[in-house]
Amino acid sequence: MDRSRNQSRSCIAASTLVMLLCVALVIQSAAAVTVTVGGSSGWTLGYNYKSWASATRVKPWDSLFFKYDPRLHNVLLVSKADFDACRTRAPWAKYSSGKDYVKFTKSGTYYLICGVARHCAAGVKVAVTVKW
Ligand SMILES: [Cu+2]
Repeated sequence: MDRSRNQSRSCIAASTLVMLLCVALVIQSAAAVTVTVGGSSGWTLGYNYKSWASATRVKPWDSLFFKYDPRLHNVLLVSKADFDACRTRAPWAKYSSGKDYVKFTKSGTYYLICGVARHCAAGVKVAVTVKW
């Protein structure tokens, strides 16, 4: 009798522990982080943002951090068509502080380019896929 009661108690304890571990995992994976675009290079000429993006995980609510000299660059959020053609005339949003945090709360692919001179054509552009 006593043994089976003890067994069911430890069973409950074990399943509670498993549940808590699951909750902890979910919380940890959901925690928003700040992702610096271009890593220590930041937002600049001569960096491969395509390979950076394919190697970088970005989840909804994470912040993309664009770090650059505001005299040399800016950041434009644009459509895919404008991204492909490097059109800078009608961005959806413009950032120019040199230390800009951009946050996307929904999954999807977002297109960001530099609007200065011909930097976008030279490769200062990044397509970021945000997903859980
Ligand atoms: Cu630029």
